[in-house]
Amino acid sequence: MHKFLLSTIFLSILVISSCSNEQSNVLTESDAEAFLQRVELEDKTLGPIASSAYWIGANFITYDSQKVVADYGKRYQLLALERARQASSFDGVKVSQENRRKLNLIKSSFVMPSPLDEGLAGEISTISAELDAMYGTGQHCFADDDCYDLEAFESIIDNSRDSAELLKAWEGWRNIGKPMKDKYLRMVEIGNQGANDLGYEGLTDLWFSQYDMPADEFLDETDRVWEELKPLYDALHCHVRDELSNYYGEEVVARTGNLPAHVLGNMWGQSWSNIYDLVYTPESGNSDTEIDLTKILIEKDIDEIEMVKIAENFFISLGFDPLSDTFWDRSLFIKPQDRNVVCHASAWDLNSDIDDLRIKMCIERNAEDFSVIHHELGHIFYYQAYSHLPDIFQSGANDGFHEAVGDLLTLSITPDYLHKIGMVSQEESIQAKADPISLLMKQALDGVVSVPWTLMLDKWRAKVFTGETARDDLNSTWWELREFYQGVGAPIDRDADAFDPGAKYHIPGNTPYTRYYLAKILQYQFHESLCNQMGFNGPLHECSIYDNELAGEKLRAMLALGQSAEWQIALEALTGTRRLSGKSMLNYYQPLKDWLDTQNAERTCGWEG
Ligand code: X8Z
Ligand code: ZN
Repeated sequence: MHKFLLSTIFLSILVISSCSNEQSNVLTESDAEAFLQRVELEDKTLGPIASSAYWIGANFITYDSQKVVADYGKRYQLLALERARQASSFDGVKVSQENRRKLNLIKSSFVMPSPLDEGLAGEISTISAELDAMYGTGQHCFADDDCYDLEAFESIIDNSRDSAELLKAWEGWRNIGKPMKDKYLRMVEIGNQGANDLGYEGLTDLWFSQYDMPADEFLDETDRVWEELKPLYDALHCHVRDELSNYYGEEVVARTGNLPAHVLGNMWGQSWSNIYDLVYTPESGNSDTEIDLTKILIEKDIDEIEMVKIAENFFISLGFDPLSDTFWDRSLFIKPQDRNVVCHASAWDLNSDIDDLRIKMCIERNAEDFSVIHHELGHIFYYQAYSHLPDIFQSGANDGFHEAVGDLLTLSITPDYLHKIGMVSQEESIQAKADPISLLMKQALDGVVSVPWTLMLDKWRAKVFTGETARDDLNSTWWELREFYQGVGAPIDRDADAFDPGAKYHIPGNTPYTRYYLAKILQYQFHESLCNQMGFNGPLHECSIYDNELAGEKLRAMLALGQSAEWQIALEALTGTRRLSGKSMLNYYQPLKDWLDTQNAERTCGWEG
């Protein structure tokens, strides 16, 4: 939840009325400055109230809270659109570079705009609140007394090794997508009209024009990096397929073609860490020599709050200020039993002027959520780092940077780091380091696996937004893309009314997903560069930026830029390069790639994508 997106909602009527005067005169730079100042001022008073409405909507999903959310959303649309219109009136006026950037951001920072029309703004906002609530309250019952919500289904998918049980859970959760289809299409229809009115060809053009370069160039960049990384993914896919086939048998996992989506240890097959033990046997032959964070959290009785404190301490070691008391008082850490909440983890900037920053997450005591906590705190400390900037610049250099901060830290959760903070003994950390493939495999099952997934998701949306994919093909196109990019297929034929994309939070939630693709790549660029600057000489997977003054300074300086400069400038400030590159990720995983190539030597790799 980024402050600017929320706070643009309430740019006041004052702005609108004063600008109607301006239109009759010739506009000047000082008119633009006055406009931007008013926006800033009103944003500060109205933004936090809107944020509280959204916070209530996500923490207490009820009929009434959704009504409030839909109403705030509608006003958001209308006011933000009105502001965009006013910002456009300064197109021909000579203004400073900084003000031009602000005006451009006001004109383009939309995700699902409606036309400037009260009825359509109300409709799109109601639909998006409904879709959100459908996901947040989603459950499927096999019988009256046999109901499962997402967390219940996930505990099966993440842990079970019974392919029939896995299939039932996989299919069960996907029932929640079906009723979303028509609402989703209507929303896209209105959104395309809104994007047109803002001067874009449609939603696809709008979404991919937000990266300080033309949309087609940006998309070429993302494809270029995928070409760099694909051989690494292919090698991992090949190895995992063979090992899963050994475990489940060829009738469940064939040795050729796509991997079936239900046996990958994750509801969406987007991270395969939970099947680590099926795909790698430690060099010592003894899994006791490995660091199992889930086991450590339980054995050491580290609870949800302590998990967050450990992550906070990592940021503090890099020179960030400790989290405020209100963070601890107002965040949601544990799934409530008495009400519906959106459990999907998020970080909120309700009012950074008074340090009102929060996370909302249903933490489970396991290694996966330990990483997600770092991810969420990455957002929080980014908010903190740029809180001194004008509101319009209080955002990530691009949305991928915002997602990459916490992920960067997870690469530094090395055996040495875990020893330093007392989570493992020196002997345990030495033993763990003796098997680098084990460490790299664990990371890759999340980091490498997520690359094609995070790329394909918005490829699907792009096709839906442009109309290239028609209503009847929504689900089949989804699976074609998953097969093409990930080599992952549906384990059973999908019903004609299925809408499997709806079973992934970011589709009903309208959260652009290319940001995670960028983050998955950027985090390695940041990591490699910081480790080099620290003078670290060993293998990249052993480097930890924990407690390193220089790394902290470099990182904080980049985050403090917020969105005030092009992302290429922020990237250059930290890494010395202006380009997205897969090279750092390849360097990080080189030992694993060599190992995989040996393992795969006699195997037939690839799939017909
Ligand atoms: O949605 C998230 C974060 C919240 S910004 C938990 N992520 C993506 C996902 O869960 O699908 C992080 C990784 C990708
Ligand atoms: Zn995030």
